[in-house]
Amino acid sequence: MAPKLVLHVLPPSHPCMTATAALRLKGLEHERVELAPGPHVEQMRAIYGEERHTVPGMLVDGEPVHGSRAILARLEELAPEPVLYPSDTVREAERWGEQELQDLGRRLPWGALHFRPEAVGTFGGVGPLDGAGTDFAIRLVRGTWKYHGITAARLQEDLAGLPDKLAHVQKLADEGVIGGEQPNAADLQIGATLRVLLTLGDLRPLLSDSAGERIALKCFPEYQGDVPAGAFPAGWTPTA
Ligand SMILES: N[C@@H](CCC(=O)N[C@@H](CS)C(=O)NCC(=O)O)C(=O)O
Repeated sequence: MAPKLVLHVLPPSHPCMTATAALRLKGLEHERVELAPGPHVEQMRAIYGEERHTVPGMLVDGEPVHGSRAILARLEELAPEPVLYPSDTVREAERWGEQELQDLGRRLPWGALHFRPEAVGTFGGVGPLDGAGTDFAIRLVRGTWKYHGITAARLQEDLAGLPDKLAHVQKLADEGVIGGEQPNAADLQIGATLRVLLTLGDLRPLLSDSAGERIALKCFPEYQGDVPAGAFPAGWTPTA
């Protein structure tokens, strides 16, 4: 009998998109539990352990599996086809995507939203916020800067380092590690972060017509959010 799978997510989270896409690729039925940001901390801790409050988490017949990479590895055991890990190179690219790239999918959008807080609404599908909504968004974004350790200096560094990271993505695609017909674990990990970065008008020119953009849109055609170009301070966004 197939094990009972329960996936715990916060809806806009990109590692959750990775896990969801892997479940879909494998054709595995599962229950999806969408948590609310804030209360999720205690709920995740109660299920996965004190140190494990982040999403995604998955229960396999009640056995906790925590984190996007652990989940994908477990799914590969449960359903070997289609293959998520065709080689060690893909496994290393997946690790790079999670360890070196994934954080930018948090710091750059929240970083940009500091300068355009009314755009927070677009991530919830309600369009730019009015004044009262923007007051709320300003407080929200301030909290995320504190939580994620975002500072203006770090943001400027992240933006300066982005071309090297995108060049690495292009190299992986040129070598055929990612971007093949059948998405693998690295496509899902890297593609999810790039999909989030595509919500930032300042960064879209950097990704335009790249392998990374194609992978992101192929694996994750739908994702809400739009921060118009010109959010980051002048001169901080690298040129394409
Ligand atoms: N590297 C972890 C990161 C998980 C992570 O940080 N998830 C974020 C959402 S994108 C989260 O849970 N944030 C809420 C929190 O930190 O409590 C993974 O891939 O599973």
